[in-house]
Amino acid sequence: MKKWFVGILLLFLGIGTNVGFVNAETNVGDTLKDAIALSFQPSAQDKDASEIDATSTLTDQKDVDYYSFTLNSNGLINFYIQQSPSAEIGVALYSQSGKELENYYMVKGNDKVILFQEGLPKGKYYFKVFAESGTVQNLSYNVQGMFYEGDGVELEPNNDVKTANPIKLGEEYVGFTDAEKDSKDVFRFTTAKNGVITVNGSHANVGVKYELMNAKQEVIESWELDPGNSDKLIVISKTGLAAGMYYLAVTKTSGNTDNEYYHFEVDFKEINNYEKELNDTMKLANPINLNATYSGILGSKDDKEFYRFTVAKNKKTSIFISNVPDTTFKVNVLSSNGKVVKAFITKKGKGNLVKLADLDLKKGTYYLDIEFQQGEDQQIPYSFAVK
Ligand SMILES: [Ca+2]
Ligand SMILES: [Ca+2]
Ligand SMILES: [Ca+2]
Ligand SMILES: [Ca+2]
Repeated sequence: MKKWFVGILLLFLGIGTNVGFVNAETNVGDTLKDAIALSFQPSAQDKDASEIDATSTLTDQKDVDYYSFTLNSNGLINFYIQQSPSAEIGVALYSQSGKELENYYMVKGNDKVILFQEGLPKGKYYFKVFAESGTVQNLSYNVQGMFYEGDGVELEPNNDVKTANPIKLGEEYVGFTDAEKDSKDVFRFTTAKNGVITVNGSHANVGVKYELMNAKQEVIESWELDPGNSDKLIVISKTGLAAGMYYLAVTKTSGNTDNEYYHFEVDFKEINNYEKELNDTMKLANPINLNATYSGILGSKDDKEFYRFTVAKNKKTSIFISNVPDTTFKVNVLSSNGKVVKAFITKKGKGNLVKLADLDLKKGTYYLDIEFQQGEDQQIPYSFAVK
């Protein structure tokens, strides 16, 4: 996938000048049924790509030309178009059943430009060349499709959990923001062990939101990124999770352009004695053992952390928690019916585990509730122990 990515960038930079027109061919099919089949050839511009080339003329503004092509594997296709100085010409892409997947046209001009990019599962597709507006009289056009084979790209439609694209942990993927408002790109992954998931994502030319959801589609983390020029991968969130299936959804939040490129990678590290989100209520509390140290991450100021422990006989119990550099926590010890037995506020420190309190607890079940109090409130790691 990384190779494609470089390939895409090179193309962005490398194509901008005129590519000469080839002489008009004879009639190109005016309907999907009469589409002319194009076959992929090795690309002269990029050894990692193969390409199709559609060169002909539109006789008048009503004329449309249909083509078909077949992909033998999943991958990414980039459509380029030679701008016309007199008309706005474009390309609509269709699935084998004739469903429109994309439809873009280009302003008048003289350059060869990228029209759109799309991840596609292997199969047969159609596209149509059309003139949106302008003066069209035997107007020459040149459309090129460059295909990069591989599984590291989203495959539309992937707008809900039912059509979510399966992704592998530790591998990078490319996606493109959807055109319809609130339409999502949904990906799913499975962890075989308890541990910590790191979501790495990039900015896009539009604002994007990354949401981590559990199998019940409950949102565990939600992070919005402003539009940005850099597409460097950054750590979006780290989250302790039980083994299971999860979804990552990416949605456009702002900006007027569609189909904007982003990329992401979900990493996993097996860690024991770590929080398992969601744990934001007594009911969802993570069970813990006495005399063991646990760690977690306060995702945001709204994150709540409930842990449940049992005291086998009346005993003096001590609560230890890390004092972290820029954040104080509110810590409640609750009885089994949710009554606050004792409430504390932590101090700032160097991250070391310190004794918060000694409590005389009667035999029974108790809850520890750790919440944000003051200071930095994003992705704050902490540790604690009940002894
Ligand atoms: Ca998409
Ligand atoms: Ca989508
Ligand atoms: Ca947490
Ligand atoms: Ca939580």
